Amino acid sequence: MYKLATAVLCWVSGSLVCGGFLEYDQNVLVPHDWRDAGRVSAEEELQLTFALKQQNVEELEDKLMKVSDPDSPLYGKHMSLEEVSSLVRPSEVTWKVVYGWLQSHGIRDCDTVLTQDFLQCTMSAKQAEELLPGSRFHRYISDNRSVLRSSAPYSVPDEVHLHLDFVGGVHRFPLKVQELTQATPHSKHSKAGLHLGVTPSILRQRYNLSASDVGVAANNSQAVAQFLEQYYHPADLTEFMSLFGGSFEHHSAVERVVGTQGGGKAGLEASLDVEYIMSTGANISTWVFTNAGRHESQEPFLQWMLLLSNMTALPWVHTISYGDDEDSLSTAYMTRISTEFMKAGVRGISLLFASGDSGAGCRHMGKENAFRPSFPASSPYVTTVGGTSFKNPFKVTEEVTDYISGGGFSNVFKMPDYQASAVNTYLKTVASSLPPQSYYSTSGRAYPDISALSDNYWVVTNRVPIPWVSGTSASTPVVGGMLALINDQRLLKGLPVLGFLNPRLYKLQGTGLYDVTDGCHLSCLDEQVQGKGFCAAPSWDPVTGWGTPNYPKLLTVLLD
Ligand SMILES: *[C@@H]1O[C@H](CO)[C@@H](O)[C@H](O)[C@H]1NC(C)=O
Ligand SMILES: *[C@@H]1O[C@H](CO)[C@@H](O)[C@H](O)[C@H]1NC(C)=O
Ligand SMILES: *[C@@H]1O[C@H](CO)[C@@H](O)[C@H](O)[C@H]1NC(C)=O
Ligand SMILES: *[C@@H]1O[C@H](CO)[C@@H](O)[C@H](O)[C@H]1NC(C)=O
Ligand SMILES: CC(=O)N[C@H]1CO[C@H](CO)[C@@H](O)[C@@H]1O
Repeated sequence: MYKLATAVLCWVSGSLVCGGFLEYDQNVLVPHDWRDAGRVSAEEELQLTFALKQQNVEELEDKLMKVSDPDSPLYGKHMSLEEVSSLVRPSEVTWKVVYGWLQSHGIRDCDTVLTQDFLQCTMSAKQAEELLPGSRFHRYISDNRSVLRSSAPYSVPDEVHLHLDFVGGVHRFPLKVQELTQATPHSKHSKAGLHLGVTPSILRQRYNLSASDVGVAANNSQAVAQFLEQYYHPADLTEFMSLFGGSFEHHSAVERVVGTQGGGKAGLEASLDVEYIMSTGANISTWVFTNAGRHESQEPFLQWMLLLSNMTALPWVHTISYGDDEDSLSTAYMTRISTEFMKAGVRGISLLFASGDSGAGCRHMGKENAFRPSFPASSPYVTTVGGTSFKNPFKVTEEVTDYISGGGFSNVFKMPDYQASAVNTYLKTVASSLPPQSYYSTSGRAYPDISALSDNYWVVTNRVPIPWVSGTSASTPVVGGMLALINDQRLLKGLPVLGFLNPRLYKLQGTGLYDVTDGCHLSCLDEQVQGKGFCAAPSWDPVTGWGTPNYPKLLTVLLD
């Protein structure tokens, strides 16, 4: 059901002639679960998002590293959105050129964000196709959901090429959920009935959260972001807390929903995120960002990124359980989205992404296979969360690798300095048992950074308690809630929030975390690696990162 790859257009004359193609390496294949419902009519309304070239991106990165490095005099000196805006906003020339180009096509209905580095414009399909030569907009349908996307790569005229990073709303289909799985008892654990499921009280016991470890600070908050047509139901949260809540103080409702929270059935992912961030980050005000923007031509994840650049007051911690294969996205897009992560980090916002549920992943390339890193998990400017299971599934014990835990090395992003020593130590220590080097690039950003239990969660969805829910979608809000609790204690002491955690996390060298040293994760089922990716080891590893939080100890070392 795949379309022919048309991105190879770039190579037509024997060399790279991508002059007009901002995203020459973007996968334009239609995912198999979307059906082409035909070309849209000329008058059909589209909304495209133009990512304008920013200024001072290197300086932004330098600032981010300084405000996030506990040994820097600038540690914790976060910037306001206005300050970020004056640093990165596009030059006047960029604005003039891009605006002039749009106006010359009769496109005037445009909106921007506070940082002025995105323009979102409404136009007809005819105008869009004339503006972006090569594009041909179709309607695609999947599961009662419809989007407008181009079936072929777009180009832009030479004079605007230098002033844009990419155009959103043309290619990328809505992100897929990091396959949250619901095992049937027989498939995974034979003595199902006796198995210990993960609940708030089990998590709080394992991670040493006492009943008094709850949020107290007045202006603290945390958030989860959703990008599917998924809703959580307030009644589910109430039932969940009464079934599994135990004895800690917690909120009974979400504080704020940003976006449209419809009335449909609750989604498993949405219920899980809300129920678990509110269990570790107990008594902390919680926001839900849900499928921001509902125009059929929008990219939901990109809409969320725009929102972050358009809101001055945001929660300090965000957890996001979505991701896509790096190889399906253009380098221009991933690079720009990573810059957006820097913009958030420099403001003191912690972004946590699930590491994925396919271990090292597998990409089939002709006769060869390779591991398949996932983005945004592979961005150097976010904290990526892997997954673990209890060693003895019938008791609260030490943790081992959950074989699904996403991890590995980016093929796009270079290894950041903050992790070089930890990763190189791992590579040296386990050198003799590493998978063949042709499967991954050891010079890339390695992930995950941290982890938590990801196996056998209880979730209440549509008023029904559901067991056996697994995935790094579960571990991510659990870690997020604990970081929000640490922020809470920092705020009470008058300290700045943690912000982008990685530089500080890697300096801790595992202090305050339970090291996970057992087990390997999944990868290609071929003769060379036989389904085995990387293996956990003492200290940092690309399966469970530094390990899982021992809350009181982690709090102690992060409280100055
Ligand atoms: C950004 O916020 C302003 C003010 O609330 C609003 O008018 C504008 O539409 C927003 N921009 C986008 C792209 O949504
Ligand atoms: C989704 O379902 C509703 C009601 O069943 C229907 O009105 C709507 O057209 C459907 N949308 C798509 C894109 O199929
Ligand atoms: C955490 O819990 C474990 C197991 O209950 C216990 O041994 C330990 O003393 C607790 N506290 C800390 C700070 O590790
Ligand atoms: C819960 O949070 C509120 C502030 O939002 C605080 O006043 C209250 O004391 C907290 N509850 C507990 C048990 O700490
Ligand atoms: C994220 C959040 O809740 N921020 C609030 C902090 O307090 C200020 C002033 O009281 C509010 O305006 C923010 O919305």
